Amino acid sequence: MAQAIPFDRRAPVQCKQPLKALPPNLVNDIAASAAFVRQHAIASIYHAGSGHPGGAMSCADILACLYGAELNFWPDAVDDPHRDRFVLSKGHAAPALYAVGAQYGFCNKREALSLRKLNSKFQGHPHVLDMPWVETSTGSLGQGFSVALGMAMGLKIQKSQARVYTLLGDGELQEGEVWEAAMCAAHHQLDNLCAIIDYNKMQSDDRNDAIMRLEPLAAKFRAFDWAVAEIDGHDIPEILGALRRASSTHGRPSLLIANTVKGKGVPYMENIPTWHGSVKLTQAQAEEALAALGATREQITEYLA
Ligand SMILES: Cc1ncc(C[n+]2csc(CCOP(=O)(O)OP(=O)(O)O)c2C)c(N)n1
Ligand SMILES: [Mg+2]
Repeated sequence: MAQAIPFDRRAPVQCKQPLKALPPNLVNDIAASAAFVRQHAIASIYHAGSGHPGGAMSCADILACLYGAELNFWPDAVDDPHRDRFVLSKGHAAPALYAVGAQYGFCNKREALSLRKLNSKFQGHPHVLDMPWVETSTGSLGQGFSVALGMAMGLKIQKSQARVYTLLGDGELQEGEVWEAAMCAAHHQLDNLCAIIDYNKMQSDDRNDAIMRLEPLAAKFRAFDWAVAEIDGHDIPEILGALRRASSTHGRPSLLIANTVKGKGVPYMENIPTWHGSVKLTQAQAEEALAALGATREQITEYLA
């Protein structure tokens, strides 16, 4: 579990500190957490013999920023109705979610390597009955966004200060349900909702452009009356700043279009559609990936044991 707690995670949501008040080592701590997320996800996919590495690598920095600094959510606050919520709408990136959960104490690092094993809680897509901290079960693309929208509406009705964050894949935006939710969130002025798109430009087998193009993406969401920011989804200060600005946006939901690289950090995976999912990593491939992600020889041995 990461030792450095960036700021008082027990403070009520309305007491969130401005970005400039965060400790100077925060960016380094989050970068270290993101490296762990990538390494752990690779190791669990290796042990499982299947999984989705590409989209887990692309969202690691975003997840580390959310859990390391933005979410007012910590392991003993799972039952606290005033906690922030996070919904992994692109549920196939579960290995990255389990890894960030392990990093911040929501689950055990070793147990979380039992991805997709029989009787394991850590299935290929997150299940809320197995792990209450994952907030809701996801995997059928498009649905998580709607669940997040419902949570944001419910929190508004209860006059709660808690915020709802959700992470979508860009291919996921091809689900019609996403656009119903986008329209609904703007109509209800859900400024407690922040959606982040992992804009890695790829879906299962190919580039989005070759299947069904999304551009002009920012203009589409702006036309739906969302507050839109386009950011580098691997630049930690930029992600943190955009999340913080979203939390002070009033009257409209926020969308962060996070430009990312599918397979980020593993050179032989980057921008190669084959590494989207259902892949079996050989030991040599897992070792090469872990080394590229900064794991030491001893750590690689431990991960793959
Ligand atoms: C409703 C539905 N249709 C199809 C799938 C199968 N599927 C899993 S991942 C994926 C591609 C998703 O692409 P994207 O959202 O861009 O994810 P990322 O690139 O971040 O991995 C598809 C089609 C699914 N999970 N749900
Ligand atoms: Mg994608």
